[in-house]
Amino acid sequence: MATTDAIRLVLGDQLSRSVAALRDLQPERDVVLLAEVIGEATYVRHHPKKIAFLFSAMRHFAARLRGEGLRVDYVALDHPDSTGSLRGEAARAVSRHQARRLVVTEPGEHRLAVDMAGWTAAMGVPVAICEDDRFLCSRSAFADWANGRKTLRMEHFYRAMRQRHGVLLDGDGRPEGGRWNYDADNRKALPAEIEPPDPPRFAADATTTAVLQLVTERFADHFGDLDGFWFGVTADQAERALTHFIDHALPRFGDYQDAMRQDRAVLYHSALSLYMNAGLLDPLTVIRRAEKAYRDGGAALNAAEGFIRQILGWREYVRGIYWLTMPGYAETNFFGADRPLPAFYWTGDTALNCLAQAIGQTKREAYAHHIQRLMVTGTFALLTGIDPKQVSEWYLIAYADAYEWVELPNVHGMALFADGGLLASKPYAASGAYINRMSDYCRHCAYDVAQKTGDRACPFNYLYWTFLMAHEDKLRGNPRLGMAYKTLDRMDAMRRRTIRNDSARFLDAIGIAGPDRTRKRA
Ligand code: FAD
Ligand code: DLZ
Ligand code: SF4
Repeated sequence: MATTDAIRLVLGDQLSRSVAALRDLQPERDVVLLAEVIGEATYVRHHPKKIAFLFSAMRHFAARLRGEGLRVDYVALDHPDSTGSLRGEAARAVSRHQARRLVVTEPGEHRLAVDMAGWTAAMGVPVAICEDDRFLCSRSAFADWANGRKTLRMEHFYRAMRQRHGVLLDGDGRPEGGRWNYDADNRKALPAEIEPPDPPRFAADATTTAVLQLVTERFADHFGDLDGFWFGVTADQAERALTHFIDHALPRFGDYQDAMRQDRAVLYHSALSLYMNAGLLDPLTVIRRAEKAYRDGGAALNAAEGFIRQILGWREYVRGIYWLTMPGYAETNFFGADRPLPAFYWTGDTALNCLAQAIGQTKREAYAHHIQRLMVTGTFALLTGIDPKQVSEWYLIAYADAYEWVELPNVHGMALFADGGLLASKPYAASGAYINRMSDYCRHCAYDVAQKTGDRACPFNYLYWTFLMAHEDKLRGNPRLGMAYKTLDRMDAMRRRTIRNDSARFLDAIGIAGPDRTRKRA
């Protein structure tokens, strides 16, 4: 056996050729290790499409490195000696190759970072944990930005990032077009006659077919369908998906970013998050391509800016918030929400059509776009007071792009306001009117969005007011909710009681009634 200096461990979401742990690789002396392990596939019961995507992408990445002549040790899930954990596989590889040290890039989840901190002691060789510099704002740069600020709003962070990276600026360093943010131009409903393009679907090759077989055998009891697997699994395919998005969807991304349509999943979104998060696409490349499309006249400013804001702004910002606040952030529960996740989150079997659509699509595709995640499944969990930990676990399981660094701040901070306003300036609470404005779901629903109370009334309507009543002590002072509380103040006691009773009946009917905190404050 050739002598080995370093084992270089690459995790399933670190599939970038330039990832830090591979940077000073010595081809003759080092071994690259990738390991499919049951521990990572089941610490939450990930969607089968997510597991298949990562395992196939890992196998393709390993093949690519071998093609460069590198020494690659790939431990498949069903390896008879597998310990089932990354720690165990790293230790086995060190011993198998009699390596002198282990090199790894820092992981994207706090639980694994804590575990890795103990690896040197456990393995008896030095373990170098390199900074993950595939992001545009390092953890320390984010901490510097946050230091001493009264509020940590994304918008301020985003402007600083535009300036730091010179994105969408004019010759004088000012924002292109005169404004930093074109969000107000990005809220159109999708007219029925417009047919959005489908994202490219990639046929399964022999490697993916073998992985699909493995996932069918081992993870059939996880939430989600494996049929119709369409994700790209290589950097090359991710690049093709990017080109397709820039050419066909970006021009309308801005206008229809918040729209939802019955039986359509991606609309004008990019469906690129899973590739960026797994390392198959570099976020700065994506940003530059969108900026170029604008400068070449291929996309309007509201489209390019709206898209770039999601990546240069939100994506970097939530990661910064995650590392700044963990592990405490996972424990946040501002409203003391304690109801269990309704059973239909696992089936999509509900008469609320918006939820049936968003959950059914998630089950099929391991994908939902931002407004479905935020304003349908997210808002419903907020209004009904579901325990944030259960909601967070569901999102981590359900989506092919989900890792805790990005999922947790979006769930606790943006969707549930569980952090009490660290991330969002107000809860994203809304009645059925919002969903009706942005989708065609209500037209196909058993409930009537125009009715506010009664058996046929849209549950979002009475749940919304019940939520505002229940948490009045925490929310009335919020200037962004002033109008809502003014409307509530105009409701007489009888109306409030009807609304609360409808909510209680509804929660009972879906099996999560629990304690009625609203009554105490009546
Ligand atoms: P597009 O609409 O095309 O947006 C472009 C890119 O911007 C995305 O690919 C993504 O990388 C980035 N982006 C957009 N919004 C956000 C955001 N709020 N936070 C971070 N990045 C963003 N995104 C994840 O990548 N993983 C998650 O686990 C995840 N969980 C979420 C949970 C909730 C409750 C909410 C409200 C949002 C969540 N998001 C998550 C953010 C967003 O919904 C997804 O990034 C987006 O839907 C992915 O689809 P897309 O690639 O078509 O996005
Ligand atoms: C999500 C995931 C899954 C399902 N399986 C593996 C695996 O078998 N091996 C691996 O290295 N990584 C896997 N991952 C990704 C890790 O969970 C991810 O690296 C951590 O959660 C840190 O972000
Ligand atoms: Fe959802 Fe209410 Fe519209 Fe039905 S009527 S789709 S429950 S918002």
